[in-house]
Amino acid sequence: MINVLLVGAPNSGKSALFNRLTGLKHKVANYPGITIDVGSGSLTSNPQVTLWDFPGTYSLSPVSGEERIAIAGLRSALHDSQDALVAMVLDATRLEKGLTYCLQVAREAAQAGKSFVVLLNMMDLIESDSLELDVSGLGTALGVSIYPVSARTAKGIAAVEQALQTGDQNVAPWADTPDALIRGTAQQIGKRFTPKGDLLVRRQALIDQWLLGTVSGGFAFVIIMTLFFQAIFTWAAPLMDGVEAVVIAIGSIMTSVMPEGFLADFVGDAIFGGLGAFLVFVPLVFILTLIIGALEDSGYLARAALICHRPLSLFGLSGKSFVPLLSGVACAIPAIYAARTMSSMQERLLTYVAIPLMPCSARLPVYALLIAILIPNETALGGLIGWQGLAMSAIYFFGISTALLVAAVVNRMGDRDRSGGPFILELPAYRLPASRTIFSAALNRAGHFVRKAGSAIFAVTVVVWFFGYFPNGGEDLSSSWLASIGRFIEPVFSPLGLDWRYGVAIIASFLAREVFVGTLGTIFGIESADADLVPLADQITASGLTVASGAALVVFFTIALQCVSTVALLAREANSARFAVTLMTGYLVLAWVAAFVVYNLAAALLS
Ligand SMILES: Nc1nc2c(ncn2[C@@H]2O[C@H](COP(=O)(O)OP(=O)(O)OP(=O)(O)O)[C@@H](O)[C@H]2O)c(=O)[nH]1
Ligand SMILES: [Mg+2]
Repeated sequence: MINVLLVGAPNSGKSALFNRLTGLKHKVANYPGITIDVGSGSLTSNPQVTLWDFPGTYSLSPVSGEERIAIAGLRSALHDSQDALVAMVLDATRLEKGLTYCLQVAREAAQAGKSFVVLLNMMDLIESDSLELDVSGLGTALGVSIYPVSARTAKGIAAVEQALQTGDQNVAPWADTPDALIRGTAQQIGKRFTPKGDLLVRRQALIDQWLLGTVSGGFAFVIIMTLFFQAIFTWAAPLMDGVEAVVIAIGSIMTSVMPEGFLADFVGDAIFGGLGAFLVFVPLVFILTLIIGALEDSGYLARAALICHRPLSLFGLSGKSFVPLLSGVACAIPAIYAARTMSSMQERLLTYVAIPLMPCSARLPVYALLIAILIPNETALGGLIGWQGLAMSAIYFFGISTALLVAAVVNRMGDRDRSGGPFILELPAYRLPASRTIFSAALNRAGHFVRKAGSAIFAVTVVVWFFGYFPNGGEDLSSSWLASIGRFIEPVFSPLGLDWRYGVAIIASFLAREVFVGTLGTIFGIESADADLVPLADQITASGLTVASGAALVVFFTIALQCVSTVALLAREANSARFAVTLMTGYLVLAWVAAFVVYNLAAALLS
């Protein structure tokens, strides 16, 4: 057994190397502080070797809570485990950044009598920019074995694999060097070996002049974000149409070959009507994750965090909240984890308050369905802007502003003596996004989305279908058991102009928001007398959902906290069940009231 400890500065490519060596899929992104927990896996070519992927740290003196845990973990692994080997990952393009930590850990490892090797990562960039780097000289100066490698192209991986399996590597010669000398030496070595010919650096500085300029930076930010939301809708539309066509085609064939009756009705209404209605929206999640991944990997996200620091501080948040909040656009769960890197507890709690209001991808199917019903599928400016995409941007804008406003209000209510500290963020280099990684991450996410929501939706649609089909065999939905139950809860929703069918779907969506779509699909499936499958949006349009009620639904889903996992995780991470339950109740009440106001306003305006 050999334990390889992969350590190094944030964003140096530890997780990327880890994934290469183990075949696993830890999250990789061009933003410092992505890995927040120590993870492990065994070497693909030799299960006897276990790799440990550590969160990045700049030095042995921790700043954030996560760093403290990482360093404590590293120390105990060094001193307790028998066969530990430290593999220090250095970013060859930013040597100076990692060297102090490198020598500090080398000393610590030497004191524990453990071997130490350096993996000099990102060598592909050194080559593609024709930079000069004296690799063996650097190894000699550090007094350890050094392996040039690229996690991106896999060049040098075989040699690394070989090295990690042979435990008898050098012990670094720094055991007795005092800390001050370590720092001085690291600086000297950094100066001497920094890659020559810094074309790369100058080109990047030029880009930053634009993207971080006061006026041009803000302008670029707005454009990039607008494109982001337009792209989600525009690119996903053909995929969604494709999935819909396939679902309907298969469903029609299936139901037509089955003998008429109970089973055919079940397959048509519950499976293809319910589950199928939800599947249509999966491409949206895929595209969303793809675009966020590309943004992350390009290095722009850190710039965006910097640009947002000042505006966010108006609401009591800061640039540190930016990435947790943006992750919330995909899903609240990783967003809550991402907030762990924030050092101030108060700011972290405020971020938790805002996260559930971020328009997460579980809401996407609901919005997309309602937009398809309410907004004509037309374009303006010669096809440049689609009204449906614009409506989606508006809903997202509404969700995000509500999140910020609520944070500001909560911030005002609390005491304002906060010690958030200055906002320091290392700006990663601009890079071409790694298409392979972000594609597989997006596929993973979409798969996860289908599995998680799919099983909930399947269970709910079966139950809903059962109660909606009986006791009269689907002949008359309005006299089914489901309708009786629905009429009982109807008074809660009729002030929003919604009848019992929507009430049932909303109640069901407390399991997972996406269930809303599946449930409506099933209900309308039972209701429609003809055997042909029809897209759900068309059925709802035909049933006469008013614009005012549609708007009320959008507002309700934007604000309501209908996600059991989020509430549970919030209770754990904030260490307070009261906090989580208060948040949930508060957002429910607020959601209903806001929906009520919007419904009445819209009804008055449109009448
Ligand atoms: N060009 C190039 N990019 C790389 C290489 N290795 C990693 N990257 C990119 O560098 C960025 C950071 O990689 P990660 O593996 O997330 O870095 P990390 O060290 O785990 O970072 P933290 O978890 O934040 O400490 C990502 O955008 C990777 O795609 C490489 O060899 N070449
Ligand atoms: Mg990592």
